[in-house]
This record gives sequence, C-alpha cells and structure tokens, in this order.
Amino acid sequence: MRLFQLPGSVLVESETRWFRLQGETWDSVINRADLSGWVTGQSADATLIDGTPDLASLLPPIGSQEIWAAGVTYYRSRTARMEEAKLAGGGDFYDRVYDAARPELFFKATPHRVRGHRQPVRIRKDSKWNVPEPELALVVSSRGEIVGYTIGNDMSSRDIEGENPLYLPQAKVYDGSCGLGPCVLISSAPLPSETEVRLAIRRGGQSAFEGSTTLSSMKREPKELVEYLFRDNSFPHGCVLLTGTGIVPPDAFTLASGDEIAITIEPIGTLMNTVA
Ligand code: DO4
Ligand code: MG
Repeated sequence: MRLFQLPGSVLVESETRWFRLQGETWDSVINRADLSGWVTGQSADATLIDGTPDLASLLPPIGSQEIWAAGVTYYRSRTARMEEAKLAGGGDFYDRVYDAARPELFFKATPHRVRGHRQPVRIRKDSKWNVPEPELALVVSSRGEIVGYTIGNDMSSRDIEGENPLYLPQAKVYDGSCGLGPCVLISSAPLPSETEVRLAIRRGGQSAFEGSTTLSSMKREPKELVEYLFRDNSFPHGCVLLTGTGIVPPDAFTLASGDEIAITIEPIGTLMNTVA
C-alpha cells in the first residue's frame, strides 16, 4: 500500500483501488499504531475513487516532521568524501566514522525546505560543485517505529563540504535542498537487501549520468540508524531519516540548472526533480 499527500487529503493506493482517508492529516496517519492494519481497516468502509486520481497537485510526503540524514553508510560515500576533504586535512574522519559504532547523523531539513515529486530542487548560489544524493528514506513514527519508506534526494554542495567538514550544515541545509517523494510505501518489514536504488540525470534531453546500487551495500541497518537518532531526542510528530548515498557521480560532474534528476527505488516509485 502506498500513501500520497494532496492538498487537504491523504490518498491510499491499495492493489488497484484508490481511496481517501477521511478526516485525517498526514501527521495523524503516519503516527497511527499498526499503520498498515489501520489503513487496511479503513479500506472496508472507504468511498473508492474512480480510476486513477489526478496527482498533478501532489505534495511531498511530509507534515510537521523534521528530516534527518545518515552519512557514510556506503563505501562509495566514504571514498568520495575522503577525496574531497583530503586537501583540508579532513579525509580521515570519514574513514573513521565508516568503521565506528556510532553512525554519522545530521539534521537535513525542516518541512518548508523539502521539494516533492516534480517540484524543483535547488543548488546554493555560493557553490560550484553539486550533486544529488539518492537515498532510501525511512518514515519513522513518534514511537521510533519505521512505518514506511520514501525516496530522498540529499542535495549536497561538495566544494563547501570538502573545504572543511565543519561546513557540513551549509553544504546540506538550504532552501530546496531536500527532495522527498513521490509517496510512502507502508511497510513495517525491512525492504529486501537486493532492492535497487537507481539514479539517472538528464541534461538537454540526453543522459548526463546513470548509476545504481543495492541496499545490500549499506554498512548499517535502518533500525540501528533510528535507534541512534532516538537516543535522547524526541520527535512528537515522527521524523524522516535519509539513510545515506551509495551513488556518487565522478568528480568532474556537477549539477546545472535545468538538469532532470530521477531516483527510482522500485517498490516505492520514482522521484523526479528538476534543478531550478
Ligand atoms: O559526511 C557527509 C555527508 C555524507 C552523506 O550525506 C552520505 O553519505 O549520504
Ligand atoms: Mg547523503
């Protein structure tokens, strides 16, 4: 089952049926106990929507949740960061966090910085080297349970982060720096390790970069990341946690205005954003 957010309503796609959750907000839905059982129960009395609903006004799958992210959870990310930070003397930190018990977790966005499916993401005006980071995103309830999955794009300024690791918040957090969507796949079970994450970037109608990885290359378990995030932190509305990237384009690549970014994680769908 997948949840979609439209202005003023939450829609459910279950097998071939679509229905609206009456009198619910995004925050109330994702914090329901036994979300998948509850949504299944709602389908019994729901008024079905004829055919496929119009998703032109689709919103990002976010209400009042904070968005956090994990880093250096894939070997590819560790290597790329070590390269970009080595002149600044910061390369070693990435190697150490990759092997450490405690993961890297950082604050990524508030809801107003998030862009949904087909909404434009942004590059910082003071940055010259930028990439999208395609990541599995966990939707976590206020009780710390993973209730579903969405797709995240952790837009990142590599020159700012590479200049000094202490600039990480500026490289990661700015208006339009986080893509999320198109929907939430409701599942309390982990996604299979062979699940693919694919990134395709098109420029001027042609492929500019393609890459893929699978969740089996992730060094840490989603549950472990959530457990660290919830240590001494409460999330009254739940939160979204991006799990890190395993795909980094070659160093010569930087995003440009007009680029189309498509991130696909099959059971969830495809998140598409154009760079503003
Ligand atoms: O350490 C910097 C950020 C890492 C990150 O965002 C990632 O690995 O996805
Ligand atoms: Mg990232």
